[in-house]
Amino acid sequence: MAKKALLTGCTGQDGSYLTEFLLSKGYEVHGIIRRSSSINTRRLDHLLFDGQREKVKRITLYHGDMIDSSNLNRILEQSQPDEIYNLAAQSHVRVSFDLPEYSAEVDAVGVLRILDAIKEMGLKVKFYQASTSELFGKAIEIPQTETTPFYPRSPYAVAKLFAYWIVKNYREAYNLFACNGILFNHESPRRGETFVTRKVTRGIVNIISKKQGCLYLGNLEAKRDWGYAPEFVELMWQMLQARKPDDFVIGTGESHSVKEFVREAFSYAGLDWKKYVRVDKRYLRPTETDYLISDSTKARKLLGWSPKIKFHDLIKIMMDADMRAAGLKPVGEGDKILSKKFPDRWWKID
Ligand code: NAP
Ligand code: F7E
Repeated sequence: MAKKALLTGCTGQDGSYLTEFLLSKGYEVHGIIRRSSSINTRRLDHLLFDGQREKVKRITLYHGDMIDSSNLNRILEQSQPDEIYNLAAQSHVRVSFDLPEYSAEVDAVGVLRILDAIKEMGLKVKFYQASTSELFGKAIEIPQTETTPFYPRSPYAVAKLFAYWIVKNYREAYNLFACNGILFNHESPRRGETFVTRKVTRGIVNIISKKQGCLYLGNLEAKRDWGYAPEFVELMWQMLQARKPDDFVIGTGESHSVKEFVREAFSYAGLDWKKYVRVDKRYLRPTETDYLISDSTKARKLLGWSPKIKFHDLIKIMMDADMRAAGLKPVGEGDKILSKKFPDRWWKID
């Protein structure tokens, strides 16, 4: 019998890749989507409408929300999953300063709602929690590992801190198989358009297409450890296949500033960034996470983690995809990297 996975946040960047990955592994995928006034399954459309009836039949979608306990209970009851991947979140750090209470409801209490339902129903299920490098915030140690103390710097990060600890607590108190994946930033052509990497790659393409004159950004000095999302979702699955539940830091081990990302992306398109980028105070955050860099030694040793895509390749992959999406001819280096490094790719190239 096919294994069953329940995904919250299946319409997001990671959720869409994970759905694709689990289908390629033969899983039945049960996904929770939010009701919205316009269709929000665009990242899944290539799976839902690709004509492969066999795959489409293995996807079941439910309307749901992380703030509705009875709805979550009902979906758990109906789907009876072997594995749950909790990816749903109000995931934008800047927005969490404007919506602190909502971010806490979804990103913190939402996790408790699912864990408590698992416990109360006595389900034998493995649980993955989308934890984050934002827990390290004003980083006390460089690089950051599983033992680095946390110092969250936003309502988003504080909510995710509650989630991290409630996962650990339910694991210890009720013997649940529950893992925290402390993932550093991971990006792709499916990244939401308001996160900085995608804002930059789309902005450049809009500038070339004369739809936008310049690009307004916030803090250019912040440094992030940016990886490639498809590689990261495979690790989520691997954590749940391990013999015992544990928490892992996952990142590339390289850190670069937003300014470096901007400079390199513009240069890939043959443009000088200084002519087009303006700093706008609106995009600054009341408190910032300045410098993140991972040390994933534990994941390398126990899960065999070895990322193939790092900063320079990532920019080329994202730029090529956005150029193609805008009807421009891609430079092509990103496409070559994908063909060379991932001959047995399970995801669709955007
Ligand atoms: P994303 O693209 O923003 O996707 C978030 C998903 O959560 C979407 O499917 C969204 O639905 C759904 N969602 C939001 N609020 C919800 C609610 N109240 N009830 C049910 N679903 C809700 O995020 P992502 O980049 O894929 O990240 C996946 C998870 O990993 C998130 O929990 C994020 O916080 C965490 N994370 C991300 C990174 C990263 O670098 N990407 C790193 C570490 C941790 P709609 O499509 O309808 O908006
Ligand atoms: O910002 C700076 C900004 O919004 C990165 C989420 O997936 O990763 C993500 O959170 C940096 C920050 O991602 C703009 O101030 C400058 O220093 O792309 P971001 P994030 O805040 O790192 C973590 C791991 C998560 O868990 C989150 O869910 O870029 N920056 N100018 C800007 N950021 C944005 N968004 N927009 C700008 O104009």
